[in-house]
Amino acid sequence: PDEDLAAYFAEVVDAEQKIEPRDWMPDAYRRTLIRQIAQHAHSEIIGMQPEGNWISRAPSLKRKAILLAKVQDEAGHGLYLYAAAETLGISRDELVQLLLDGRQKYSSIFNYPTVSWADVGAIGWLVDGAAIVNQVPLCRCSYGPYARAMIRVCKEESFHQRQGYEILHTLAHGTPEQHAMAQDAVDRWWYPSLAMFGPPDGNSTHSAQSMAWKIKRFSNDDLRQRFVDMCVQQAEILGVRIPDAELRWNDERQAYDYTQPDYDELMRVISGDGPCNRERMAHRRAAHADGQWVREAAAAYAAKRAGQKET
Ligand code: FAQ
Repeated sequence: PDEDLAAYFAEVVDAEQKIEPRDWMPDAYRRTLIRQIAQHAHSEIIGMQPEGNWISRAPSLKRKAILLAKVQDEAGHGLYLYAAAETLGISRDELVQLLLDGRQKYSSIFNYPTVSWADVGAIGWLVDGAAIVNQVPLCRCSYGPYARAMIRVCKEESFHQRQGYEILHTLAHGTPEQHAMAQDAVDRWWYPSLAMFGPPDGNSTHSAQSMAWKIKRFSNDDLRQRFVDMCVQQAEILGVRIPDAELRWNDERQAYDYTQPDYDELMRVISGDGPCNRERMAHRRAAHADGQWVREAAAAYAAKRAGQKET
């Protein structure tokens, strides 16, 4: 009976064990996971665009090869995450369609432009850094396929974060002009990176339930704080300034006080009105349409192979 299944689900979650695709789960748990994993997958795919913008203009062959590998990793993460979402009973085609129809979201951060090479460094340091802080706890998520996907994704994100950090370090220790480029990039990416963690806890509609289900392990504000505390020391070593005059150590809280990002701006960007939303979606739609012949050819080939096996 249903009560037994629900009790078993609760027991598994409470015991820190994993829910697997064939286990019974509440419909709302399934829906929340599909929403979050799909949004995560779409973010990886759309997230290829801001940095992809600099592949052809990277300052050396070595930088170009590294950036190319990073952007390819993001495609891999997207596919990996779509596969994790598919274990919940929705197809990748459907998920892609939901993104293209604007019915599923992707991360706000990828709606900001990359105007200089230093932005590639700032994305690696701050955006990948925020992604790691957010995603390491997801390795302990109660849903097995998502938790396992996160282990590999986090390992690769750590490499991404280091490459960005190294780009910024090189620029910040270069000529005055290069230092200014690094600082300008940090000035523009700091607050959008803080906003990646989502609305403040009081306005986070899903947090309480997702934490009870052990999908999320920490609240949006707790992770944001952890990120700020981590960045302060790194900024010192980098030789860049975090653009926040209110940033200071609070002995009582054993954490840094800091200025919150503009959450009205976050809501505008999420609802489609950021600096690059239209461009990002137009590019994604065009790329999807351009890939139509590949999907058709792959399907025809698979059908032919299936026919050959039967005879
Ligand atoms: N952008 O109730 P909550 C990467 C939405 S990293 C857009 O707090 P939740 C790596 C939220 O969906 C980026 N929407 O929601 C990379 C909800 O809307 P809904 C991707 C946002 O789910 C680096 C509403 O606001 N990472 O890709 C954002 O409990 C460099 C209420 O919010 C992930 O997706 C936002 N920033 O917590 C790639 C990580 N924040 O659905 C390339 C997994 C909130 O009710 C280059 N996701 N919303 O209409 C999560 O951890 C969570 O989903 C949160 C949001 C923390 C993002």
